[in-house]
Amino acid sequence: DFVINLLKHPTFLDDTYTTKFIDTTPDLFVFKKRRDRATKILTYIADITVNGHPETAGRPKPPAEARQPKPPRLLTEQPGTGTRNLLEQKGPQAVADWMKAQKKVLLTDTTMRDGHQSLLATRMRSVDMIRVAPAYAANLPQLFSVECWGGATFDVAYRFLQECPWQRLRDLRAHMPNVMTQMLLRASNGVGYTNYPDNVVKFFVKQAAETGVDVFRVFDSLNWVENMRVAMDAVLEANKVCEGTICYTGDILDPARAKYDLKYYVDRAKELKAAGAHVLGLKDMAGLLKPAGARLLVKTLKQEIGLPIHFHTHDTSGAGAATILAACDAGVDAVDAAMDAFSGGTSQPCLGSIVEALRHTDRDTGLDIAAIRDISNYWEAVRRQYAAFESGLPAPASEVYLHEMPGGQFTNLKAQARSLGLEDRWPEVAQAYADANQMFGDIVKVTPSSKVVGDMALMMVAQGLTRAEVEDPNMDVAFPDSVVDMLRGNLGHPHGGWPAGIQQKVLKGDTPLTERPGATLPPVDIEDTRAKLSAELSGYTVDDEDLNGYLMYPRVFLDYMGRHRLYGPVRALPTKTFFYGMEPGEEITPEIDPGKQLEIRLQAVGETSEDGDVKVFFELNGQPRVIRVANRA
Ligand code: BTN
Ligand code: 3PY
Ligand code: ZN
Repeated sequence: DFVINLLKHPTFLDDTYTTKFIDTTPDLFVFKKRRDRATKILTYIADITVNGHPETAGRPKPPAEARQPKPPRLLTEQPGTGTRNLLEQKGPQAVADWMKAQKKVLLTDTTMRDGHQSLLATRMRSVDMIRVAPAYAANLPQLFSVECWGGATFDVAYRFLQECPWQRLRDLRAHMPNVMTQMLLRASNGVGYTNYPDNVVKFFVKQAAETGVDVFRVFDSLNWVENMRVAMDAVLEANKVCEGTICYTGDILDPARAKYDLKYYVDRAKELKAAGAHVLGLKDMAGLLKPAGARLLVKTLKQEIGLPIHFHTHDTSGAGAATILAACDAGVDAVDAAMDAFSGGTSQPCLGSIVEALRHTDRDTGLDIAAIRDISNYWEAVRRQYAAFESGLPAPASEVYLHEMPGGQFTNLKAQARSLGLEDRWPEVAQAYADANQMFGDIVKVTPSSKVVGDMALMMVAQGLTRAEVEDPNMDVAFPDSVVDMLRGNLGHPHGGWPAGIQQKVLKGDTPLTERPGATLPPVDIEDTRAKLSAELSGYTVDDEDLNGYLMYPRVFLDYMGRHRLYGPVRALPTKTFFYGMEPGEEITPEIDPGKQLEIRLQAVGETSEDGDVKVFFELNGQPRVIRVANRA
């Protein structure tokens, strides 16, 4: 077998690679016959062992003494009753009623979604989640929900982790049958960065509900409820919990930020209730809500709306726990936190500490702190495996009140700044981000609107442009595509509209959309798309999950499928192997199907031959196997 390292092939790196590429580039693909999955996995391991993984090259390595993550012992064989049982038996309205009847604060664990999205660039792999899911089911069934899907995890799974996000969801659901799973859905933007046709949004929600999502946190990046109805209706239709969510920005206590005052939030909340939300989500994606603000906001929303309130924040400022506790005092029903090892900084505040802070008060969560510690110890070992993706804050940053960046964007934008050679100038990027926000009229900044503000800020710093220069009608500025798209109305309509001056300058005379984008986007012909995709994949049977992946991210999905054909079910590999390959003498036993384990031992790595190949010697289920890979390291 002769294999070129596809990950480092120049065509792959410049992102023009598709499955077609394999078909039209036969020299890449000279397998004599269709290779079995074990051979594919060995090929992947050989390749990474010889050439390294492009994403971890030059990045910090896990410490040599890092222990392998070992899931905690299960405290019971039969998982206790949890919120999922209630949802299954009595439906979503009963869940909402039950929430309101609880004296205790309910907790959502965000470790498997926002936690790693905000600390590790969303790189956590499914195996690390699935292995601990039974411990959640058995040891912590009193959690309100486990946020484990949606947001950035969907495309990162296909794009960088070479795994199917649907399979992750299916497996988590199976291993955690009693606790509600929760996802983050960007309303009409699905789990993408732009508006999708209405029928694509509906198809996606239906599939997510079928595969295993119980609670849908639905938000719009401009808080435009009009643009949330399609997604919310689809959740209601699926009989799942619809958490209609307002994003928090500004400072309700600051008279200078009157655009987002208490009335603004009460008005949005009333719209969400009228749109059918079971639960009111309050999403403080940047961690801007301060304790006194939380007290006022939660108390008012509780009184005026009557829906249970679920509060989400980030600990970027270091004051996140204080805000959560203030919200608890004011009667919030549920709050988000991350397991200790995945908490703090740009992630959520620490779950165990919130539980302890509320202990012996009238809002005691009743959660078992020993069970939390056990699970967090597991997560601590998991986190170490991802040292290459740590890029977060070494300390709390009150700077967040200046730039208002969402926790999930912060590390990303820093990485983007680094790649543009602007890392030393981070304070300028932070200021430009704040300036760009004001230039756009002081908008809600959350995916995807936050990305647009980030693109604008990076451009301003890279080109040395001030806000005044960008706005100057007589100065020529080439705006980023995302800015043009947003000001054209393709992400919807912000509160108060776009400032006329900058909109005219960016659109150069084009007329912006005033309706919601979904009203004019033509529906996709789903069956025709399925047939064409199947043909593109040489007759592969495209199921609804695959089709949904393709509809959200056509190129990303095709690239994933192309690599899948080369490398097989690499999702089953331990994380260390996936990112670093194997060492001679090492043995692993990945489970490629339920009950089907491979025994893989790396015997030796040969010398590089004259033609640049390396032979990698394995034992597969006791039988010797040799894989040849090109040495491109
Ligand atoms: C092949 O190896 O030739 C094709 C197998 C493809 C399996 C697909 S990949 C997308 C989908 N998600 C999964 O987890 N499995 C299927
Ligand atoms: C996402 O949309 O991924 C977010 O986390 C927004 O906060
Ligand atoms: Zn968040």
